Amino acid sequence: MSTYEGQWVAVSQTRIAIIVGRFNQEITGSLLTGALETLTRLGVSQEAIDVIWVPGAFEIPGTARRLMPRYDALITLGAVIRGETPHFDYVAGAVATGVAELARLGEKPVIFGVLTCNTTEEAAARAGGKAGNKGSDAAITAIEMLSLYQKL
Ligand code: INI
Repeated sequence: MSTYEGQWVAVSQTRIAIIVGRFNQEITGSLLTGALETLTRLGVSQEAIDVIWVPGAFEIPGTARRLMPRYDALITLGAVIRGETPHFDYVAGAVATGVAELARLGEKPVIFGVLTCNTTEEAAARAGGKAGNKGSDAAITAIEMLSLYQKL
């Protein structure tokens, strides 16, 4: 029996794109800070990372698709927060489906770090508050999946 598992150690010569939505920027900026701090802690150099800002979460999948050939891993960050209309459901559904479509191609790690929350408080708790930082979690997942894909 063989067992494969990725490690939380950066592989050299890899390029990582972080695609981040500007909508709810006070939240997404904190997700980005968490992701960058964690990538640095795991040994990724600043030169290996590009940050691409898009207007909102809806723009993330198309941008990720466009960038995919040029990077070894993509981290998507956004914050979709429920409002009074069904708009939330369309934006959250579209970004989740779009990112999942790219991820399931299995070509490169495509990491879903988009918060979908009922309130700003819920989102803040997950962007460096008491529930951690999902941007940081997304960065760890990217490194683990890069390492795993190299082995498979
Ligand atoms: N975009 C977000 O990233 N988060 C939201 O909560 C949000 N809401 O609630 O409207 C949002 N809307 C903008 C959307 O992502 C697109 O930028 C816009 O529809 C233009 O395509």
